[in-house]
Amino acid sequence: MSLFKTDKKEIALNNETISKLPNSITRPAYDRSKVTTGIVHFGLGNFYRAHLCVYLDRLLQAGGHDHWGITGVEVIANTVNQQKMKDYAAQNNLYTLTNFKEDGTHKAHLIGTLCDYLYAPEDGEKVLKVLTAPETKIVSLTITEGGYNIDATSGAFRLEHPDVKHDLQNPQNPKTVFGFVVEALARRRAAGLLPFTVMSCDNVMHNGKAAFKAFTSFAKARDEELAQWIEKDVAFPNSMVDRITPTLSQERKEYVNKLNGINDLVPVLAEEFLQWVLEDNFSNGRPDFDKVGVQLISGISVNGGIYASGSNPQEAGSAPVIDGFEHVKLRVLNSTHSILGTSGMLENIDYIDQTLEKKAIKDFVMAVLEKDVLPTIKAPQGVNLKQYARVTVERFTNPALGDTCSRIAGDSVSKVNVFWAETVKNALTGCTEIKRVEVMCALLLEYLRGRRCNGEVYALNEPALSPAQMEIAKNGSQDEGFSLPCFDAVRGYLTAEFKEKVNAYRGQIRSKGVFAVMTSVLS
Ligand code: CS2
Repeated sequence: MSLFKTDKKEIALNNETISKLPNSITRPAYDRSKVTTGIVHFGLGNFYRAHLCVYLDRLLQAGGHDHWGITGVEVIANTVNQQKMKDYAAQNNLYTLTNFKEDGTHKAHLIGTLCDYLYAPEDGEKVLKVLTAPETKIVSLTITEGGYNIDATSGAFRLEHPDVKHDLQNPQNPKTVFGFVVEALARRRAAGLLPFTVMSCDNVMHNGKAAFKAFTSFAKARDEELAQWIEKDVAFPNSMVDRITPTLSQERKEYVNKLNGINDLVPVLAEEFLQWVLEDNFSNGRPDFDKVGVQLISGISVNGGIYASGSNPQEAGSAPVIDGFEHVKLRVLNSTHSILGTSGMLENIDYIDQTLEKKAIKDFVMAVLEKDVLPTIKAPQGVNLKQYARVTVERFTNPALGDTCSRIAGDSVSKVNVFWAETVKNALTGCTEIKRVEVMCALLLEYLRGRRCNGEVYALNEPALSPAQMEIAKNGSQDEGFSLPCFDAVRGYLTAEFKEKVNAYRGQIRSKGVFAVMTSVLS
């Protein structure tokens, strides 16, 4: 399939051109002029546009749900976001999502769920207006793990962050998501309106709890009474979200646009697989998610249900039911993804699917899954772990996604501290063999040097490292490597023997390469 040789004419995308789009693209059957905002979303990136926007598009297609449109908000001031605002405006907030199956077949969809896109640095009052509208029932978030502004070591919300400080001093004129959401909640409370639900869609362990912690900590620093109201009346559902959605380079954008015969300024590409397990915990109503494939599970609920009214559901101490699903996803999918990303960077492999073409990497990942991960996971009801793992690896082999090793390896310090922690702990406490885990840690530390096995240097994207920690990572020091925050979650378990073994594997990776080291620990 030669994708660049298509002679299709590319059409600009906006309300006027919808009827002229190639027939291969599915399009909204609903009247977009009737769709109004019910959800305000912070962090309108590719993942959200390939995930929640799709579920809502399905609902709008079904008819009768026009009040569940989305307004996207961006709070981070930069030229990329400013450009995005112009691009969405030029396209009447339309965009295409192209889904690729593993066999290369694809289907493009025109998504019409976005009502508006607001760039908060230039239009803060408009953002507050939509947040305080009675029709806004949910605020959703994809602000990334670091976006919750929680210190990994102390677990506390960072009140000393300069923008957070600004928002505490200027509550009417906020800059951060915390400032906007809490100010809007304060205004809703004063006006006697119901609060909205704050729904995290980030790939973060206990994402609802993380959001609860962040927003209530901010609110406490502002007004204790307001914070108590938020703790009691605002729902923060936990969820497990899943769809591989790569970053699109300019070249990939052109590729997908040529394929569709359309000139979309903000196209998205994703795999066919789509999953969302969501706690049914909402303070002000929700769309009929159950009608469009979302797995709603009974977890904790705000008023009544499982906890007595007035208790604090997020801190009630009992694990929400969602735990099992997110545990499986993070330990199977995200953890092996990180092995592929780091080893791909070390061996100069561009894309994730290409890493699995290397026998040593594939065998290593399968061994980790079979021997070190699956035996220590309890399957949630209805999940066959072996099948889940097989499907996951198959998803990684999808060549059309063009998912780069650098996207997956990026921010490894934060990711691995969550994704690998349990597997490392099990090995260190004798529940499973230790050798593959030692190799994983060696891969991570070698990756953090920013240098491939062939000596080539690459740029590291590790926002969780301070400049001093970055120095330690890059100088490759075997003594200090274990002080890095990627080991925070397992620090109490690390032994001198383990560190010595990891360091020995690091040496072997440098002298023999990743494949030989992986092969040596298979049996
Ligand atoms: C990836 C995820 O960032 C990562 O390391 O593992 O982005 C992954 O693609 C998604 O969680 C899939 O749902």
